[in-house]
Amino acid sequence: MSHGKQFTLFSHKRGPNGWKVALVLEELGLTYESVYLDFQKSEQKAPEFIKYNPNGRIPALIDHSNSDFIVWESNAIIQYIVDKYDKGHKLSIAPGTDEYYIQLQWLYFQASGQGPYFGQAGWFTFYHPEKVPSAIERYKNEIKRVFGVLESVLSTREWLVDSRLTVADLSLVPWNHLTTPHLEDVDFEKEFPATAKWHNKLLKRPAVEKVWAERTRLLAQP
Ligand SMILES: N[C@@H](CCC(=O)N[C@@H](CS)C(=O)NCC(=O)O)C(=O)O
Repeated sequence: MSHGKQFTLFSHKRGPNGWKVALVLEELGLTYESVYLDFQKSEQKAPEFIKYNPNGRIPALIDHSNSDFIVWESNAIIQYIVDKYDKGHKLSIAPGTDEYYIQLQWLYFQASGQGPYFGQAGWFTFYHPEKVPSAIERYKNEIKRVFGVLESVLSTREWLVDSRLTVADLSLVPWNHLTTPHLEDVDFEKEFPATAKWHNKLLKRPAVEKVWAERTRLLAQP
């Protein structure tokens, strides 16, 4: 790739998982070129992309400063970025410490407990060809359960790990941001006040504002 930036990030204009990675790259001031795949054309399943990610999903990252090393799965990508390029631990916890595993715990929670449930809630609410009320109810209840978990922790501390912002907090932003406007029977600010405060603080970070403004700009294009 000839764009001259450190990374190529394969992403999607709408899908939240690529934006998680963009948030971390932007916060660390690392340079990257985003390539947005067109799901309507199944570009994520095409051989030209499968050679980067056999799972046929975005995101995938190429690190041109490390012999075009390729990594996929958003939180593995995030862990790679901070382990290699956040040596001052601006956004991450030093490997080998107890807190490192707490950070890892939240990254796994995001990848297994938040993303898939929030994603399935969206799928059954907006895209599934049949209306399946029991599926919608199951995943909406999971959203409330996940917010309940965050609330139980964030009502006792400001950040998820080590009294400061880390990639654990950032990884949860895109799915939360996409989901909170659709909580029909839940008043997010009232029922989960500590989580709402934390989430709003994250949204006001300049890097987060910049990345989200880019997403909004791209989605507004015809
Ligand atoms: N666990 C994966 C999930 C990746 C994922 O589901 N990506 C979506 C977009 S946000 C995707 O590529 N969907 C296209 C497809 O499933 O074909 C990660 O965190 O990277």
